Amino acid sequence: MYKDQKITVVIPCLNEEQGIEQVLRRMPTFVDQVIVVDNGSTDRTSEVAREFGAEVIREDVRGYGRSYKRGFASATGDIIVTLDGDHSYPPDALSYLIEALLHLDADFLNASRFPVRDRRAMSFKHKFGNWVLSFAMSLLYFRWVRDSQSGMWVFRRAILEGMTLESDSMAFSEEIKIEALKNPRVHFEEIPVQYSSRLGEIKLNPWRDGFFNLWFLVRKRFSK
Ligand SMILES: Nc1nc2c(ncn2[C@@H]2O[C@H](COP(=O)(O)OP(=O)(O)O)[C@@H](O)[C@H]2O)c(=O)[nH]1
Ligand SMILES: [Mg+2]
Repeated sequence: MYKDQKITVVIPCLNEEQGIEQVLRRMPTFVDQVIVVDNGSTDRTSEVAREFGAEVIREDVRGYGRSYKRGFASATGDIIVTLDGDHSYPPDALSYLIEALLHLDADFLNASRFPVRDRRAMSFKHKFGNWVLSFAMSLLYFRWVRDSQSGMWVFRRAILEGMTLESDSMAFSEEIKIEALKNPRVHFEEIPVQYSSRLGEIKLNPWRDGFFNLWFLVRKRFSK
């Protein structure tokens, strides 16, 4: 519990046995429920996650968005926090982020990775791709978003009810932000966190996922 709010953390994992241990070791004690969604890992992700106290849900159909939807369905907290299982987002920032959500009276808080302080954490290509995608999202939705691809969000579980989340892929990250942004009853905010280099192997395919995400943005904007 954090100031009377029940906290659930959801972490999607595809072969993150190294990272997930470090993430769970650093999980603050006020977190009530930690859900690791194992997306068909072939390494020891599930065992390690259980060993370090997480609830493990197995989702055999691959996909980042697919994993999140599965995890959210089992979340019982008032506030949900998400992050990668690769130890690139800081579990230490949880209290600061939840405090900010409450203080700003926000419903959805996006943790921006920019400016990136650790030079090894993100290549120039990734930074550029992120900038293009965030700029495109900002133009299409008339709202400045610095990091449309961030995987760390803090939000009130209740807002999920009004969201249409269709993406099963990496585009889920921008879709959930769009759903929050365009709802006038949802107060959206964004603040920076420290981003570091991931442990284990990267799952993102920069060109494929980058172009797909750009196409997804445009399609979603003009589909209804
Ligand atoms: N790409 C991808 N990531 C997945 C999938 N299922 C779970 N994940 C997890 O989603 C998180 C994000 O992937 P990652 O490679 O870190 O991408 P990045 O943070 O955008 O560079 C990691 O914790 C992955 O283990 C999947 O099917 N595809
Ligand atoms: Mg990552």
